[in-house]
Amino acid sequence: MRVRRVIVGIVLAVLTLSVGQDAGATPPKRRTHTVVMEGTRFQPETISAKPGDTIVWVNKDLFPHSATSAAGKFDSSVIAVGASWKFTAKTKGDFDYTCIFHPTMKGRLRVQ
Ligand SMILES: [Cu+2]
Repeated sequence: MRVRRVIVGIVLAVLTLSVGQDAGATPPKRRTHTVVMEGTRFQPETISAKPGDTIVWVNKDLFPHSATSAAGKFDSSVIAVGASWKFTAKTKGDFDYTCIFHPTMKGRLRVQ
């Protein structure tokens, strides 16, 4: 009986320790933002994100598009009809981007 009590005590101590560690090491919340490509437009045109956030471009149009940073910070290359492409923002800044097939399509990714 004494052995069992010791074991229960150890298990409780380990559980308490691990709960305490989890509470202290909460990682920053990472969000996912979606930009829909439809009607030869990026919707929304401007998206605000934080470093570590992921942006997903979803092509709901009837022809291929791309999300291509004017400054060369990111480039999806071709996003086929019905396909999507993900990018994780790392550095802060305003990044203008366009579609290589439709230069009138303009978007801005703000990482703050
Ligand atoms: Cu396009």
